[in-house]
Amino acid sequence: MFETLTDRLTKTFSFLRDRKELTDDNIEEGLRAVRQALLEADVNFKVVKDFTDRVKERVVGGRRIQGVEASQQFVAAFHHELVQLMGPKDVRLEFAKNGPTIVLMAGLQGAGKTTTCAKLAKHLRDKHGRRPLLVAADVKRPAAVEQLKVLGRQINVPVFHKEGLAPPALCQQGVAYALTAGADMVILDTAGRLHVDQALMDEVRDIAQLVRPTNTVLVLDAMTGQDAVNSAKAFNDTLALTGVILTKLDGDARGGSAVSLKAVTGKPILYVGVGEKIDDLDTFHVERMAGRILGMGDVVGLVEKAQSAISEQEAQDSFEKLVMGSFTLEDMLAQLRMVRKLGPMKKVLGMMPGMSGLADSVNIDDKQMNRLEALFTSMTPRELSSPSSSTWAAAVASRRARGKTSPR
Ligand SMILES: Nc1nc2c(ncn2[C@@H]2O[C@H](COP(=O)(O)OP(=O)(O)O)[C@@H](O)[C@H]2O)c(=O)[nH]1
Ligand SMILES: [Mg+2]
Repeated sequence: MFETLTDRLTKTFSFLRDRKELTDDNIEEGLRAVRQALLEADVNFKVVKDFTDRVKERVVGGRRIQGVEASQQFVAAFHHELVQLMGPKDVRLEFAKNGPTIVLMAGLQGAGKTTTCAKLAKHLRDKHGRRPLLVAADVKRPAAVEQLKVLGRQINVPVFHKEGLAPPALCQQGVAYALTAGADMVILDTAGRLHVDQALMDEVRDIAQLVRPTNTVLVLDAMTGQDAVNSAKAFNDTLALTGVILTKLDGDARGGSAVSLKAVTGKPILYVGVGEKIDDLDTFHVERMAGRILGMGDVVGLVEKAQSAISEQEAQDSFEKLVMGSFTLEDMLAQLRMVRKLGPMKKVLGMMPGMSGLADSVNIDDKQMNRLEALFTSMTPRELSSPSSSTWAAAVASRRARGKTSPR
């Protein structure tokens, strides 16, 4: 996520760190590098200009704070303005006070609507205690209905569909069904087109007029850069958008759409999609996102991820063992598994402060981690519980000789 942009910015800031003081000249030089980095990340030209002007104003106009390095003041100014630009406040989905909360999902074909509907349903159920119903209202592609049904089964969320109905009527019946089925959240998966066109806009507008959704959410593919921002403008003209879910930020997205979306459309990012799996949906936090873009890591996000994957008791247990000197290979295997629950190592590293560059430059092969785990798993309980280097070496050698690193 944002690797190239973050890398460029980190270099710019370290260049400034080498300067003892900020002068007009090196401020200009820093700003020029920042401007270049943003443009390369496909941030809208006008947004870049306004943004760097404001950073400059803050840096030049800001009072020098004793004991704070000049370069850090530059970074702070940048961070502050980035938060203003992408936020400044976090915006969340609205929940209806009476009746079910309806979320209408719109977007171009391939943006990730159907996948995101399922991710959102699971998120709202697991994190907000909601009882969601998914409605398959993309009748343009027969496979789309099946796709949603498969996802629904996978996460154990009901999917409503009825053959032969036009999408608006289908959505309306879906909402009615939710009431009888005891669902308090209805997520409508609609059809997309390859490009913004009148037929697409008419269809989503008709649905919106009939079901009066609590939230209308636009799903946008971050990889399409400024095109994403432009299509957001078009959708925003037709629909009263609550906000946007930006998908595929895990890809080699240069990040420009995340940076300029709010400034260009006035609409906030609600969530970001960070992978193809159902759990790869993150709530958007503007402060944290700004931190990540600046290569300052996302410690809060990492801790939250860790908290949901690792129980406090598990952590406490291994800490005590470590202190008592009774930490065994078996414990290490448990630790390894815990860390791996957080996701691919590259992703975990990228969230740690100062590590985003490292995550990019070192080649972390999750397969090797698999092998290490398999090696541990193949050991006998006795080998695992006596962590002396000789048992360890002997065990590894014997596994190598047997060529066996598969689970016992
Ligand atoms: N890497 C990645 N792929 C995604 C993400 N969201 C969706 N996709 C993929 O994008 C493709 C299109 O998704 P789909 O939900 O069918 O798009 P729709 O046409 O808008 O309904 C699928 O292969 C998804 O797995 C994401 O956040 N990251
Ligand atoms: Mg779809």
